[in-house]
Amino acid sequence: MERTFAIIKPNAFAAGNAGKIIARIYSEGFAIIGMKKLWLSKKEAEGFYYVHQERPFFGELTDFMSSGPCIVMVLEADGAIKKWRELMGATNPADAAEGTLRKEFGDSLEANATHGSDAPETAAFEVSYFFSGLELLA
Ligand code: FUP
Repeated sequence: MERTFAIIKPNAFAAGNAGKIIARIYSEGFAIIGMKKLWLSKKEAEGFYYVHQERPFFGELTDFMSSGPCIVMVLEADGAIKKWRELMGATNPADAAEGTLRKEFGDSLEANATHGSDAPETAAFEVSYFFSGLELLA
């Protein structure tokens, strides 16, 4: 079993779509090992996205991520990292395939409804950024 880190981003939460996304997570066969609602500060969003700090969109992205509540989760499944990225779809909702979460719930490249780790190393960093071991007892 593999774990990955996921976010229901502020646009999806504000639109009332968290429940539909969580239902989909279960129906696709993931277990939710950790879950909490947070309202990230600008500083916390910058720490999470530090790998993008030199990118031109860093300021707008971290403004968006701190603009309202979100839900952070640790998901578990066989091949969870790839499986969750497939369920999310392409980064830009305009390019995302029918049936993916970003196609259904994404509003723009930035407000693309969900986040998912892209590799085991990033999953390890992202899980530990938001959750302690005690919060992840399965
Ligand atoms: P992903 O791994 O699919 O989340 O995509 P990236 O790591 O490429 O991008 C990280 C976040 O930055 C995504 F939420 C989308 C956002 N982004 C922008 O807002 N503008 C850009 O030009 C590129 C990415």
